[in-house]
Parts: sequence; structure tokens; C-alpha cells
Amino acid sequence: MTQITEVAIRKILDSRGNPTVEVDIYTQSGFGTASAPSGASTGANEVTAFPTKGVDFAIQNFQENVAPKLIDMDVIEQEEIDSILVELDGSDNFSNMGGNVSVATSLANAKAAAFVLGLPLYHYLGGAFAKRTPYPLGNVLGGGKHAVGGTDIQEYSAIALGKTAKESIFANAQVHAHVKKRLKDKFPDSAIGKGDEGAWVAKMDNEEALELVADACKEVSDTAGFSIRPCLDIAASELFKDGYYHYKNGKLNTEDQIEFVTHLIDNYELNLVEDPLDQEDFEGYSKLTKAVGSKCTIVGDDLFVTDVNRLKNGIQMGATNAVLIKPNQVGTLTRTIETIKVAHENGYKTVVSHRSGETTDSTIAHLAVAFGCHAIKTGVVGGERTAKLNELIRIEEEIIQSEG
Ligand code: 2PG
Ligand code: MG
Repeated sequence: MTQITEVAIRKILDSRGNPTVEVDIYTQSGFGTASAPSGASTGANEVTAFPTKGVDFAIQNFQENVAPKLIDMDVIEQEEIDSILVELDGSDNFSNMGGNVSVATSLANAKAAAFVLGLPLYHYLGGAFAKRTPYPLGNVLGGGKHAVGGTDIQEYSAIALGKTAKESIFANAQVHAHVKKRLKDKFPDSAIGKGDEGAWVAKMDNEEALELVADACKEVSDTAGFSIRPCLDIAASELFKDGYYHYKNGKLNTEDQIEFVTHLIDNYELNLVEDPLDQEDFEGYSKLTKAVGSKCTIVGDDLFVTDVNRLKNGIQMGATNAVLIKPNQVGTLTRTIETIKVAHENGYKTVVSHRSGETTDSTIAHLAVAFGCHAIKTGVVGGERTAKLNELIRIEEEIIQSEG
């Protein structure tokens, strides 16, 4: 009853209008469907999302060479399914099959297994003790590769530290609305746009933007009665070239960049900073984390690309105190879980994350609860973002009801 009877794949749109894939896994007693997102500021060490011949080629390859091999395999054996995917790809970075094809298959398989067992995915993966919901982290203002004409820094976010995920999710939405109001007041005659993830975009200096977001967080926090703190994803690898971090108003060497980030953390009481330095600068990360790690969560995204070996190296060097988790950076659920486990065993926080090009797939909400992750980064508004947040609200409701 838990054997795979049929596998389907289709091309669907992501939120940027680019093609991505959705995979269905069927058994006699249930099925699972999952789709894959895509990044714009991708890390150099991520697996390849699609083979160079494109999405249509990837679909044909899957239908001819992968799907038939999955028939009769057992959906309960997630590790076996994932290792077959790695084996069938045959490269070291999913460049033949495409990491997006693999991750959609891997997640669809887990969802089929959960369905067959009659459990929600978070419960199937995390067991009876998976009861903690993550803090929502969502960007409210931005630029970089996600928006034309915005700040150099990619994401200015809010993390609401409410008692429930639900109140925190609504608080982040309020911050988003307050930021809009402040932008309208500040630039009454300018058009104000939105970036790929629904964050506001305005032509602003990096620090001026942070001040505005920090003020909006404080204002909402004062009425909400719990802490809401500003955060950044600097996506510094996108700024780094020939030994310098290039901003519109000048360039900084590594020491200056560390000083700049430390100043931002101290001055604006940042709760979390992601990718403050270039993706290969483990040493720079160690220096920064040594200086500010006790008061701020320093997250590696492009630095680790959810890869367990890069994370182990980072842990050894004291590079950060947290890791961003994006399943499509590594291509399988098994690899994703391995990285989360190593992080937690070493006292690192985990932040499960969306990509800038998303679908309405809400699997990451389940992963964040299943593995007791510290936070979930999903943006604040927009259908493909709220799909995940609303799923988290449903999961939390179910957990509260089950606790009576
Ligand atoms: C990031 C992500 C998501 P992208 O840098 O963390 O916000 O962006 O998906 O473009 O890599
Ligand atoms: Mg990032």
C-alpha cells in the first residue's frame, strides 16, 4: 500500500513568471505533491536548479530516466528514495537532473508518506513532540537582486517575538503596512514599488532605510506588547568584487565591512543579520561572530548553502551562530534534515527559508515545525508568501487543539 504506483511531473509558473516544476507521487492509498522555488541571489555552491538544457529537457529526462525507477519503491523509505535521486543524477551538484526536480520529488514523496500514514507532514517528520512553532521573519523593505532601484542591502526584515506564531505573523504584516505609510510620508511624489518577495522598494540610502524599518518595528511593538526587532539579509556576496564590498556611495574592504555591520547591529539593535560577508570568507565571519554573536543571530545562507560539510567547517571556525535552510540548495529532504541536525547538535539556530521566486507550496512551514527551527523566513505579503504563513497558522491551531 505504500509503494509508488505512479509519478507525474509538470511545468508550472513561479512567482516571477519563470518556469519551475511540480511533482506528484502516487501510491494506492495516498499521494503527495510538491513544487520547487528558485533564487535570484543564489550561492555559488548551491546545487544546480535545472540542467543547462532547461526545464523542458529536465522534465523529459525525469519522465524517461527517473520516474520509471521510482515505481514500486516505498514512500516510507525517504532516505532510499533520496539516495536513488542522487545516484540517478550522477553528478556532484544535481546538474544532470536539476536540484529543483529532485527536491520537488523528495518533498512530494514525504508528503505522500505522511498522507498514507494519516498524519500531517510536520507530525510525520517531527513526531509527537514537534509542537514548537518558529518565529516568522519577513522582509518589509528591500533592494539588491530582488528589486530595481532599491537599497544595496537585499532585505530589511522584521522578526516578531510574540507568544504565538499567529500574533507574530499579524504583527509583521502591521510592520509592512507601517513601512508603506512612512514611505508615502517621506516620498509623497514618488512611485513606491514592491520587490520579488513583496517588500517595499524605494530609492533610499541603506542606513536611512534601516532607520525607517527599525522605527516601524518599534511602533508596532509598543502597541502589540511584545518585541519586534529589525533584521537584515545583506546578501553581501552580491556586493563583493575584487576584494571590496561595493555600495552606491563607495566601497568597503573586509575590515570596514565588519565595522559597518557591527555599527548597524549596535545602533539599531538588530536581532539577526544574514550573509554580512562574502560566501567564501569564513575567517571574516569568525571575527564578526566573535564580536557580536552574543547579542545578534548571525546567519549563513550563501556561506553554507544548506550543505552539511560547509556547515561543519563553519562550526569548527565559529563562523556564525545560525544557518539558513533552503531545501532546494541541496536537492533532497535527507540532506536538509542532516544539516538541521548538525546545526542543532552544535547549538546553531536554524532558519527555514523561502526563495525569491516562489510557488504556493507550503512545505517549509511543516519542516520548520517538524524540526523545531528557530524561525521561518517567508516574506510578509503576497499569495506565495502568505501560503506558508497561513499554513503555519493552521499547524499552530492544530497543535493547540491537540494539547487540549
Ligand atoms: C535569500 C533568498 C530569499 P534568493 O537570499 O535569502 O530571501 O533570496 O532566493 O534570491 O536567493
Ligand atoms: Mg539570503
